[in-house]
Amino acid sequence: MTKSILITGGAGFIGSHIVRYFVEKYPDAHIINLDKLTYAGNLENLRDVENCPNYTFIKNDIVEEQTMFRIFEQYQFDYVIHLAAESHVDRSISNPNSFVITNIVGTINLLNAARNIWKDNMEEKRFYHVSTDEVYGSLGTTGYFTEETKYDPRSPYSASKAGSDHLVKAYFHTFNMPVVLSNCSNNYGSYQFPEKLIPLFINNIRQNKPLPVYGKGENIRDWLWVGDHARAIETILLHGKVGETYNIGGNNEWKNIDLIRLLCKIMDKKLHRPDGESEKLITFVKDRAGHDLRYAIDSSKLQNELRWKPSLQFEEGLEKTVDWYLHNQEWLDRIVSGDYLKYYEEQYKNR
Ligand code: NAD
Ligand code: TDX
Repeated sequence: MTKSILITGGAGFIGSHIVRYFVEKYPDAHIINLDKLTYAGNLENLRDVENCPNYTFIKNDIVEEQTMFRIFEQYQFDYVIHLAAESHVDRSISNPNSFVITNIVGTINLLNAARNIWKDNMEEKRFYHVSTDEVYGSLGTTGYFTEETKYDPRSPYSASKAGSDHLVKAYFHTFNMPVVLSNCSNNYGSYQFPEKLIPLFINNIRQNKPLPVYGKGENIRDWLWVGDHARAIETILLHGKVGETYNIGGNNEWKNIDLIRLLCKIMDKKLHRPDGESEKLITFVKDRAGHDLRYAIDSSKLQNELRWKPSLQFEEGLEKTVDWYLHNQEWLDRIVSGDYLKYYEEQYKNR
């Protein structure tokens, strides 16, 4: 493949996995990672590919319309894989406006910039919007989200992602933009910012800090290994039907408290602590406002039509994930102490 591919948000958790995957698998493609480097963006996540000849990093904010237009004109992207977003539900409760600005205004800027360079020559182009299952709202104890489930977002984060999904679909219907979308369940794996449940709790256990379980820990999430998400995105980008949405999920539902107990058990083993030691850190705290009860994805469209399926069993994936964080404690320490910002300035000031 010899395409020019823009990946937005490539310095974040999922984005860094997608960038690495494409840089390594498609040496003849040019992969351009554009990221604002918010608190969640970390160039250290891409150390292993940063000198590859087919990789370019651009620091920019997708909200800056004029610069985005100029960058699209300069690089003439064939494909856009759009992941840049404010992504943490708790932050969307304390500061909703930044979610509207980046997730909605940022997305329409990218759509306009792509339309401006693709004009009527859209045949071989793709605009891929990476979205979340949270746009569908909250399930009761039964049922699954399908691609036909009505949107019912309930947090400022999911409302902003729903807004951006609608804009992407509107550009398909109104302007024939060659879009594809996917709505994925909770991801886990290496390089996830330690504000999200799994890396936060791994960090707290290693530091003997309390594990703040919201409510009674009865909420259910459907967990997918981030490497399987990367393969799904590749499959949909290359083989998905224009204008279509694909749900991505691991068929892997866990009640929070059960997942946390499993994580504690793995951590006891890895840290050579007596059985049950880490569980003592569990602390039930006030519930998240508007906390969605259950997410569960039906990904049969992707599995049947495009032949994707998840590769990693959760217990194995969780243990590999714990091993990664314990082998990369300096990465965690730099983030938790806030020193990582100073660290990249020093590392990257002469680039
Ligand atoms: P993340 O917070 O780890 O990374 C987001 C990245 O976007 C960061 O590198 C950040 O610097 C960048 N960014 C933020 N605002 C920007 C702006 N205005 N301009 C340019 N760059 C900006 O997020 P993540 O968990 O990797 O999620 C990536 C995408 O996948 C998001 O769109 C999210 O909605 C979606 N998603 C995430 C999950 C999940 O479980 N994490 C599941 C489904 C979908
Ligand atoms: O300290 C915590 N205690 C706790 O009980 C945290 C951070 C979370 N939780 C609960 C809330 C959720 O039920 O754990 C569950 C998972 O929480 P998060 O890791 O914050 O993920 P979630 O809110 O489910 O959203 C994630 O999945 C979908 C991502 O952050 C989104 O970007 C993605 O779209």
